[in-house]
Amino acid sequence: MSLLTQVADRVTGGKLTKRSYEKRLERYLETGQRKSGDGEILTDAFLMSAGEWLTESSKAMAAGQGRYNFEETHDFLGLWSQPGSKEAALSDLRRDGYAILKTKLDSNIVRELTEKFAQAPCTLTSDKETSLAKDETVVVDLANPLAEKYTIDTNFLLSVPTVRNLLLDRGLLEMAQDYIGSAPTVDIITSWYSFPSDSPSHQAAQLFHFDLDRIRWVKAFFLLTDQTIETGAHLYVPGSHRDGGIPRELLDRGYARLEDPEVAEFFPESAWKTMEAPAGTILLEDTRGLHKGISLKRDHRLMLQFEYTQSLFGHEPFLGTLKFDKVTDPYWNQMRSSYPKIFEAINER
Ligand SMILES: O=C(O)CCC(=O)C(=O)O
Ligand SMILES: [Fe+2]
Repeated sequence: MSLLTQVADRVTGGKLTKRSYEKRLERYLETGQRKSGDGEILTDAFLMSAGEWLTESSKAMAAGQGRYNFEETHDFLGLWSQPGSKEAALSDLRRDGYAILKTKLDSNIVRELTEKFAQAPCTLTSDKETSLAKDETVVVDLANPLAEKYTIDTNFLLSVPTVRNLLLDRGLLEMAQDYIGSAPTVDIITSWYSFPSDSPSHQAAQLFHFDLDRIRWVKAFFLLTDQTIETGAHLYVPGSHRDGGIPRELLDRGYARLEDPEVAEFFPESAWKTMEAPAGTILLEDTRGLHKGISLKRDHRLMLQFEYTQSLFGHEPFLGTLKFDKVTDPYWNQMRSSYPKIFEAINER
């Protein structure tokens, strides 16, 4: 997840022009090849224009690219079965930058995923040294965690049929497409455990930040444990996803983690939205806005997350660096041939 990498800020020294950003993007759209420096240029374009250049190019891409018809797709979650529910969620997402969905994951699904993930290989992330090597994996020990964050192996995640069904859920794909404006590509599939720590963890995204992986994207968070202030609720600054939504003073800090008082100077705490919610809750969010996970006081937290993006311009997607075991399930393969853009970053052996 590139949110975990602190990129060198303002690599172009604040001298990037709109035209040179657009030229980079045009080059990518023509060739489909990323070039080194694309990610840094994207970051700079965002910081310099407070989002405006990205919004403009996203609209241009949407006008030029096709949309998929998802009618044949499996409606696994039944997200929009209530009339008007999709429009309401889309308008929440556009106005506030997030939407907490009325439909929740069935408790059987929460149980199934929780049980499976408890047996999964995980890597550790911590601000401190851990006792494991970087790529070494370990199964979670809820009673005696070795780090404040355990990330589940991505290959394991994709081997779980329910995870694949959620990823290709018709309602999610429709919403992702409506929000970003053209056919979506899966950019992130991740799940992680969080544990209490003495202070908010940088590495576990527990300080305010905005994500800047792409030009336009939306994340879906599935809460697999109850989340309260004490057990790691997610926190978002409503409206900060809009162009100009993050004040110049904060952007001038570069792509940096921000302390609460720095954010409170511009957005009173009373305006922060704490997503306290029970297990099974589905949250959609434009993480271009300011957000963080509150550090835990007790217990543990388990989250599953997907990111759908309009394009893969920017940094190389982490997913693209992996080689997945071949998926044999017919629905997956049928989707793969009908909707290739969704799978652009997913390589199977
Ligand atoms: O753990 C959280 O609530 C925040 C995660 C985050 O920053 C992200 O997924 O972009
Ligand atoms: Fe983030």
